[in-house]
Amino acid sequence: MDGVIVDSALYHMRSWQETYRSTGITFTEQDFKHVFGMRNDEIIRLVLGKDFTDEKFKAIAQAKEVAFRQLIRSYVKPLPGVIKLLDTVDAAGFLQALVSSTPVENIDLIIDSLGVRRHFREIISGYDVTEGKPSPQGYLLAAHRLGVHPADCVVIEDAVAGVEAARGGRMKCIAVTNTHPAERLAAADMVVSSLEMVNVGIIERLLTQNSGLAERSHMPIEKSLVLVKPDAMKRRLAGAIINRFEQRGLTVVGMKLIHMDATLARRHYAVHEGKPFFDGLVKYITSTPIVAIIFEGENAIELIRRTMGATDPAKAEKGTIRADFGVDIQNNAVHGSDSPENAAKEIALFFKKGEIYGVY
Ligand code: RTP
Ligand code: MG
Repeated sequence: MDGVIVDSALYHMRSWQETYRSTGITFTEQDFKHVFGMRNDEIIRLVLGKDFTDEKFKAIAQAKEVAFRQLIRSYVKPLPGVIKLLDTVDAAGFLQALVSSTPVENIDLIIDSLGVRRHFREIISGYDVTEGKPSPQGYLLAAHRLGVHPADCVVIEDAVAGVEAARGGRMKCIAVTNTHPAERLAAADMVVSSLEMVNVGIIERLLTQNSGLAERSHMPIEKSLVLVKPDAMKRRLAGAIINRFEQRGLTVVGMKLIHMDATLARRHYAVHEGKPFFDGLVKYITSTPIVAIIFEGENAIELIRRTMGATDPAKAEKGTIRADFGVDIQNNAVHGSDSPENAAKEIALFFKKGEIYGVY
C-alpha cells in the first residue's frame, strides 16, 4: 500500500511537523528522513530527548495520529496510474488482494478515503502475519485466501524487501520506483517509474512467461486424511504432529477427536483385510480416542506422506514424524491417505459434509 497506492510518508511527515510545531519544536524534512521507518515511540524519544515523560509521550503520539488521520481524510491522493490499474485489472477478471505491514486501522483509513476497498477481495495487514517482508508469508497468505496458485500471482511492490518477498513466494513482481531507485529493484521481473506504464496486457504476459525462479508448478490443491494414532495420543504428541504439517503450509479444514469402533476400523483399513497384521491393527487403532484431521494444500497427499516418513519408523528418513515419534511398525504415530482415491474414501468415512470447511 505505502509507496504503491499512496505516498503516506508525506502525510506522516506533515503530521509530525504539525504536532511538534504546537509544542514549540521544529521538525524538518531532514529530521523526518532520519527517523523514517522507526516506530512512533522511538521517534518521540529521539526528538524529545531527556524531557520525556509517559504523559508527554502519550499526548504527542495521540496528537500525531489525530493529525495524520485528519490529513489523510482531507488530502490523500492515489499515486499516478493506481485507480486506472485497479479498475482495468478488476474488469479483466483478476482477483486482487492488498498486502501491507501497516496496522489494519491505517489500511482502512486509506482505502476508504480513496474509495478503493471494493477492488480488494482480501486484505492482509501486519496483524495477520508473524513475519514481515522479506518473508513471503503475507503474499502467500493472500494467494491462499484468494484460492489461487502463487505462480499465478503478480506482486506490485516499491520496496527492496517486498521484491524479495515476492520472489521468495515464487510470484512474478513488478517494481515501481516510487521509493527506491531502479538499480535496487533489479530482482523484479519488471521495473517501472510509474504504474501508468502497467496494464492488463503486461500482467498477462508476465504470468505466461517462465523465468527461472518463478516456475509454474501447477500442483493440485488436495485434501488428505491424517490420524494421530493411539501410541502418539498416549504420549500427548497430537499438537506436535499437527504442527509438523502446518509448518509445511497445510491448512486444517476438518478436525475431531473420535474413538473408532471395529466397524469403522475395518472399513478404514479394508485394503489390509486378510493380512496377518490386520486383526492386531484393528485392535490397536480402536484402543484409544484419536484425532482425525483433514488437511488441505498444494499436493497435500504426497507432501503428508513425505512428512510422515516410511511405515516402519526404523526405516523412516531423519526428520520425519515417524522417525522422530514412531516406536515400531504398528506404533508409528500417524496415518495419512496414500492416494487421491483413498483420501476421498477415508474423508467420507470420518467426516460429514458440514464438518469440512473451505480454505479460509
Ligand atoms: P497408514 O495407512 O497407517 O498411513 O500407514 P502406511 O500407509 O504407511 O502403511 P500401510 O501399508 O497402509 O499399513 C497400515 C498400517 O498397518 C500397520 N502395519 N503393520 N508388517 C506389519 O506388522 C505391518 N505392516 C503394516 C502399520 O501400523 C501401518 O501404518
Ligand atoms: Mg496406508
